[in-house]
Amino acid sequence: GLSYPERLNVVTEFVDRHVAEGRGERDAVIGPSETWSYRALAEIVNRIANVLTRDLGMVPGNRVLLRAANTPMMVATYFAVLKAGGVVVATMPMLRAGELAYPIRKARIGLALCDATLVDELKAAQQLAAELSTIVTWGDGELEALMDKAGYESFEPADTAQDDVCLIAFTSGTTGEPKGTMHFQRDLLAICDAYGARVLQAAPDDRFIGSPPLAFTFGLGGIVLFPLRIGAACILPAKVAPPDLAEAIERHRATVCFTAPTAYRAMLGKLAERDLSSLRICVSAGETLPKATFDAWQEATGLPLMDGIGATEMLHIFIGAPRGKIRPGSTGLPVPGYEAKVVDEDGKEVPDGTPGRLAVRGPTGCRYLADPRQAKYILDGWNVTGDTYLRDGDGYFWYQARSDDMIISAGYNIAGPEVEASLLTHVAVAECGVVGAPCPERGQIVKAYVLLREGFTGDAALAKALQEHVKATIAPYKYPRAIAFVTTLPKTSTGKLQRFALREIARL
Ligand code: 3SK
Repeated sequence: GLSYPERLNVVTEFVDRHVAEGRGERDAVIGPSETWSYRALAEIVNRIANVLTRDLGMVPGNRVLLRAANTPMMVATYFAVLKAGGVVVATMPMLRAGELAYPIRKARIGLALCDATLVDELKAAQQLAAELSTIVTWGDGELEALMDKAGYESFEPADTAQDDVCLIAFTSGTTGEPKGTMHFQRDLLAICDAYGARVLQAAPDDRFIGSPPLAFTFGLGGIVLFPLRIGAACILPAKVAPPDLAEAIERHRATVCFTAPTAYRAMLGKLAERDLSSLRICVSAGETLPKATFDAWQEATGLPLMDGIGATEMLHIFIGAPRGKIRPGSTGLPVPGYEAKVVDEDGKEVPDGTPGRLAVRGPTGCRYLADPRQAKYILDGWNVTGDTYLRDGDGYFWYQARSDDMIISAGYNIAGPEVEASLLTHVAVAECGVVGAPCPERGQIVKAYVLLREGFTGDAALAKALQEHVKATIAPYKYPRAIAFVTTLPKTSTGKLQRFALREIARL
């Protein structure tokens, strides 16, 4: 079981313990122009924690907004807020003023620390959310000047309890308004000691890299918490779009990568120019992993993609499989410490082999910040996700679709992502999204929005070829009766396909 002391400040575990136990000179955070050892990280965290409490009047329990890309200072400010007993509300760097105002108002945030290059939208958000009284920036010397004071090198961690809230992570809003999910101090350790230790099984000499923003808990866990729990290194390149990620993996000899299937597909195209042979563990999550992508990556690199499903509600991945137990096409098994089941519309468990809604419970979820939707999504302690899954007789979970991504056409249930997976195995298709479009005869028809690879032309002949391809690879009734060639697909700020936006377009 996962048990932690009643009084717990996680920064002791992620940072200070390594220094105290003789690992202070190991690389902790590697940025584009700086490498911080654990000792250096500890000192920078202490300096910022002192600024927060002595200069900015922060007290334990205060919520602090962070706004930055994946940079070493984002990591340092994150740990400083935690060490001072505050509650981090990290925000995606690409959010605009209107989107920033929502968490500020909802979580009543008075103080923000922000990378100076991103401050304009935050200042504009301040006009919409008067709660935010103080913004301190770094990169322009403001925070740095405060940190420079003598006597700021050490900091006594706030005497927090293991079940003090330390993080409010807002969902990305694939279905309506973002929900603020609250996580305890102990949750940050629990994901490392459950998924990290039992499924990922990385080692202190590993060097972690990845693309998800640290404001998305997939990135926080995968790129920062998992390595720092075991004294390993976290690499934060300046850019993380797939070609840059491949370049950074090669340059830093990264060994563990966390990113989404889209990025693995894109990096496949870079293998001729980039040496990714340092990689030994590749985790894919954030969106469904088509078997074709698993196969292509394994064939090209010799490495299995470790699929996983997580949720902001649960903080991190709760179904996945350790490397020796992967079944291609399946998301995997419940992470030790978590339970998962498949339920019907009334919340009753369905027999193995029957599709239904995925429900999960475990040590890290789920409490929403002041949200009546708690009663809708959390039933008897089980978080009922929006995903349709089936469990096989061996306990493996197989993704079918987001529950609202099921297309019902002439009485057939068709999972949009399955049709997408089929289309993706066609050489002309770079990305695609498949949704139901209204149809007077069939109720709905399957409609595919397809983004082509360079060199292909979206004409009637190619549309026909794609339809035939789907008919030849999955049950023919699932083929897309309509195909639209597009140049972009709507995505959330975390890179997930927004099928609801495609459904809106399909309705027009
Ligand atoms: O599967 C996801 O989308 C996810 C969400 C939050 C944290 C981790 C993951 C993998």
